[in-house]
Amino acid sequence: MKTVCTRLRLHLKHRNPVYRGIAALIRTGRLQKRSLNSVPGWRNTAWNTATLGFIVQRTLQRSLMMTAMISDMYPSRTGESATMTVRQDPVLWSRQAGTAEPEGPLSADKLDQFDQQGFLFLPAVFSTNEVHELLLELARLGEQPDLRASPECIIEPRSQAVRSIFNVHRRSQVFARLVADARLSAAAAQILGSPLYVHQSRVNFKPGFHGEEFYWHSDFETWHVEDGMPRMRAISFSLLLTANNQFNGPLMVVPGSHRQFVACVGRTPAEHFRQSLRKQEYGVPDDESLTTLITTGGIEAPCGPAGSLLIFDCNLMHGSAGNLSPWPRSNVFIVFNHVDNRLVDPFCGLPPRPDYIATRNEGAL
Ligand code: 6CS
Ligand code: FE
Repeated sequence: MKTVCTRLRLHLKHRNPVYRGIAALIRTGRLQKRSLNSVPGWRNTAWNTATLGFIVQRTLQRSLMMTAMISDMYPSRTGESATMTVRQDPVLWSRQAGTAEPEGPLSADKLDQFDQQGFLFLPAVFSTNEVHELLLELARLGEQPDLRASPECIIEPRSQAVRSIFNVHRRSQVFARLVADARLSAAAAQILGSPLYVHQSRVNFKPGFHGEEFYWHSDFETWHVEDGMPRMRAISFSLLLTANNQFNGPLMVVPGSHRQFVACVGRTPAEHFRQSLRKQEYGVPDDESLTTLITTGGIEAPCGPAGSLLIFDCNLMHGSAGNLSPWPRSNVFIVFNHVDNRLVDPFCGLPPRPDYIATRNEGAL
């Protein structure tokens, strides 16, 4: 009886694309060799390559990684025209048939609301003292001499003001504690199921007068195309570190837009992140799709005191205007992703973005 490896080599000789794909998955550590043994007929030498290839493909298609390799469920930046298609994934992953209502900080009503609207705004979840501690920590990070020169620090396109600092949960113990806080992590698990890991963390400063806009976008569109996030099974938490009001550029969301996927026009340029994190030009929705989404769902700009929490689905259409007021609008963003939805090769075909923007080796919480 042939071993998995010998059999694989045999099929590779026939240049069967399915086997070449499987070999690549094994090489990059994304598929365990032993999982091939669960494929019926794997060891049946009577079958020819084509038949076996078909069976292996059909069986492994059920596994997420294989699905991602074979088909892109949300193609974007591939064609000349923009399209809007219905989301193919659940929003409340934890509420699948036959499973118990997930317990945690969010009530069943809140979960329903999240399901329908794609976001939740929870005022004053963190106390003034807790926010103060986070702001002190930010000031400490801001004083680190190497910070401005680091690629994790993003500078505004027109002024020299700091726009964002990425990777704060790995830079600082205080932010590491924040990502594990049950008000975030347990709420995320109520929506996505568990185990989860942190896909991205960052602070957006949006300083008074100099903080610039974030144009309308779906985070998932970028994470899918540029990072290889296969499915819509991630969620963002924005903790307000300063009060957000109508003047300092609060986040605007389009309720219900998380149920449509807007495929964008244009091909992703190499190293797009160097530009996009300052001002995004690819992965931007077209006017017609945006108009449809906003005509249907409207726009909301949840405002509230420091310590409030905005929770939003990875595919919710959102953006924010520049800060014309003297008051900074500083928020910390933490993104959780389910371990079954770990990143594969980016769907744009380019090398992945750096780990400080999209983690690939982060342990589960
Ligand atoms: O490119 C990204 O991953 C980031 N950019 C934006 C505008 N929002 C989400 C994410 O943090
Ligand atoms: Fe965003």
